[in-house]
Amino acid sequence: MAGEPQDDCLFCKIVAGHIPATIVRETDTTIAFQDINPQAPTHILVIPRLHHRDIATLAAAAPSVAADVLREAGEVAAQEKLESYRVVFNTGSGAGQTVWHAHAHVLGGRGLQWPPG
Ligand code: IU
Repeated sequence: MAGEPQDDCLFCKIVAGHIPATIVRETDTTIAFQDINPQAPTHILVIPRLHHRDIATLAAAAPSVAADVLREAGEVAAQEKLESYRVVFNTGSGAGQTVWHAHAHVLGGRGLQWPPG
């Protein structure tokens, strides 16, 4: 069921503590941890504890939790002392989404090109 932990979801396993992650922040509704394949000097993922396949689905089902993810992205950037940074939600395989549990990428620590590839 939407919102419930999924047995085959890697990020649900991180939420449950069954897979290790380098966690940098936690709230009642979110977890932020280091990406294992960083694309910038700072690359942190912010995820909701609830399982939803992408940010749009999360925002429709649990808008306050989607807002928590956004707030935490900003808190991560502040904690990491990033003056400039990018928050990315890859949504759909054509946009590079590979993990089907909503997540924000917080990227910084280097110049970021626009438009992205
Ligand atoms: P994407 O937007 O769905 O492609 O992002 C998934 C991210 O999850 C990607 O940057 C991976 O490096 C990251 N990741 C991770 O941090 N830990 C893992 O065990 C796996 C993926 I699998």
